[in-house]
Amino acid sequence: MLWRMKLYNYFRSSASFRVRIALALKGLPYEYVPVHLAKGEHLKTAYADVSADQLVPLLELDDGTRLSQSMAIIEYLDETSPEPPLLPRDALGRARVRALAQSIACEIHPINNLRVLKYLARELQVGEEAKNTWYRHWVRTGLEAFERQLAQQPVGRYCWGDTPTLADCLLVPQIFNARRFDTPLDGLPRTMAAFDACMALPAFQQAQPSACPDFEA
Ligand SMILES: N[C@@H](CCC(=O)N[C@@H](CS)C(=O)NCC(=O)O)C(=O)O
Repeated sequence: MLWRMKLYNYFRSSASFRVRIALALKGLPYEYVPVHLAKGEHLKTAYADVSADQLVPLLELDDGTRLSQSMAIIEYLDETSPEPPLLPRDALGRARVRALAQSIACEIHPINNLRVLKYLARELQVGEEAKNTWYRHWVRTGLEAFERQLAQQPVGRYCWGDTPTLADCLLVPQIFNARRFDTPLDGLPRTMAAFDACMALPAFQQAQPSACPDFEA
């Protein structure tokens, strides 16, 4: 049987978007397998049989091996398809890029994930406006910390240097999500300059939600 990589994902999922960017930057073909999060498809048996954590993204390799967690997937892709590199060659650069990426993946994203927002609304009876205030507060707080990190580093076109890295793969989807919830993005000059530079690249355009086969306006 002829295998090819499959990406289980959802157009609006920022963690999925990270992996789509990495695949596009590396020019790797894959089959897009939509998992409709808003309809709860990730919690149904069909997907639970595939994904242990019932989250997207999940990358199924040519031989059927399944990988979860977007940053682990991106680092796997970077090691197995090294060009263009998404991590710097030097250890200090890699630590800086991973720190930026983790600022988003570990400090911002988990407390604003779909299941967390649903828990606030359903179990804790938090109203729509208060829920959105929660979201905007933590995204804004996290992006201000991200901006301070960038301000301590040499100026580059992207988050780190003049080529896109893992940090940019994380930043761009987070900005898309921030905009969806009307989070103020003023006063973040380095962050937004990196975002704009990324969005000028075809790979980021191709990976964005509106370019996905399961996109819904
Ligand atoms: N740390 C994980 C996060 C994965 C994740 O939380 N994905 C979200 C979509 S962005 C999801 O599947 N959410 C389902 C839910 O919250 O019920 C990663 O980086 O892959």
